[in-house]
Amino acid sequence: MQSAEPEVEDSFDFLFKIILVGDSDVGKTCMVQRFKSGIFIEKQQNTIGVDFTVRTLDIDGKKVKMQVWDTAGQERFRTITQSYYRSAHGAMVAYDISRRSTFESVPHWIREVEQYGAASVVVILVGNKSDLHAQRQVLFEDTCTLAEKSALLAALETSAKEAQNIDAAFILMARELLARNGMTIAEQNSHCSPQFMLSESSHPIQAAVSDNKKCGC
Ligand SMILES: Nc1nc2c(ncn2[C@@H]2O[C@H](COP(=O)(O)OP(=O)(O)O)[C@@H](O)[C@H]2O)c(=O)[nH]1
Ligand SMILES: [Mg+2]
Repeated sequence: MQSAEPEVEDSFDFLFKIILVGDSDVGKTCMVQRFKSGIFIEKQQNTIGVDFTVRTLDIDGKKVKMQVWDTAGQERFRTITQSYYRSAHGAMVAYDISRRSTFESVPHWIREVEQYGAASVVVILVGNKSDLHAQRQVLFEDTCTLAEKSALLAALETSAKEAQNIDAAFILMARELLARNGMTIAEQNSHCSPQFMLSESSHPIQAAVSDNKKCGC
């Protein structure tokens, strides 16, 4: 999945490594694909070998290179190599809103990130397949509760299929990482998206909403 075409211009101001974790088939590879290319491919090949995708975002005039690492199918056996976590600046813990068991695995993945990742790693909880309304098995309210309890940055629901909140999730991550790197970030409207919950204890970028926590539950 590594980008074959060269980036038009390879200069950047910031480079962040983001990892995706979560049970198999929750849509991690589709999320990365959507983020990278803006497309949805129904049948993703099992990722072979550890691989990453890059996309450079422009955030307040800064070129922020997001290096997104997808698992290589090891998540099927919950045996992701420890080096995968090392040096990640951000982690997205993903589950499938239509499969409760994948939500029940979330604490396991959070523990992995905490155990093997850097102490400063920024974690976002992502409920994917939000387009599957009729099959919903996880209330967003439960997601918010878990995210708060685990002191994560944010919880949100996405659909790689319908391009819902995918870019928003990565942009949210990028903005938080910029803030932690001392950048002053302008307020961003997508924080008001109904499927967003942000931690109050978080960074200046959340200051605008901190007195009125946004939670779409
Ligand atoms: N309805 C729906 N299906 C999705 C979505 N994202 C992924 N899928 C499907 O879920 C399955 C697993 O996706 P994949 O990206 O391979 O999951 P991974 O194992 O977590 O990498 C595939 O059949 C995808 O077509 C989504 O947002 N909505
Ligand atoms: Mg995959």
